[in-house]
Amino acid sequence: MNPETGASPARLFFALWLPPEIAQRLHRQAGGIVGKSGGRLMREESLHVTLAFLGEVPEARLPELQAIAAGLDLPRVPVRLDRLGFWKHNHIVWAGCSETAPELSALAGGLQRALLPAGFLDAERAVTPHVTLLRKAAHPGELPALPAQEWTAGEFVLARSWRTERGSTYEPAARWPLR
Ligand code: 3AM
Repeated sequence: MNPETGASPARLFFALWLPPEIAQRLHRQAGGIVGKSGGRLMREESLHVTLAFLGEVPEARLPELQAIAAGLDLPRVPVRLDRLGFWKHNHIVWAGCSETAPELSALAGGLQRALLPAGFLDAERAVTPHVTLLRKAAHPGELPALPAQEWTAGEFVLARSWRTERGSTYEPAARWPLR
């Protein structure tokens, strides 16, 4: 329990954080959808593409986890978000890719495989790259077109997810370069 926020223990995940100007555009676009779908708008500064979800990691194992991340030699990846969508099963509105760049799948795979031997993950999982924009949303009907948002990710992030009474909040905890 975090004594300041009353949040339960942090859960960890690796992600690509969005460049601020792209986060701003997506957040603004999501703001135009929430009137139709309801739900909870993700904070602009927390928008990200998850690469690997670890769950709760004991504080004592953080140095080992950070050493694995620091030892990786993974290439920079192009990201192109060009569509909005809604998933019924988890009630999220997201921005994603019409075609997933092989480099992005390779990054998630490389990272996940590095985490397996030390038991930080129990299995490699295929990633459908997306940015969650709204949670607990109802079907929004037809979604607007998303002008393609492109950048080359030059770093990856270890992030914490805190569960609070107002839902989860996310914050980057450490960053490493992609080369
Ligand atoms: O970044 P998004 O929103 O796609 O859904 C959770 C969130 O994904 C996902 O990890 C990200 C940070 O919380 N997540 C949460 N619990 C998970 C689980 N048990 C999970 N992903 C896989 N398995």
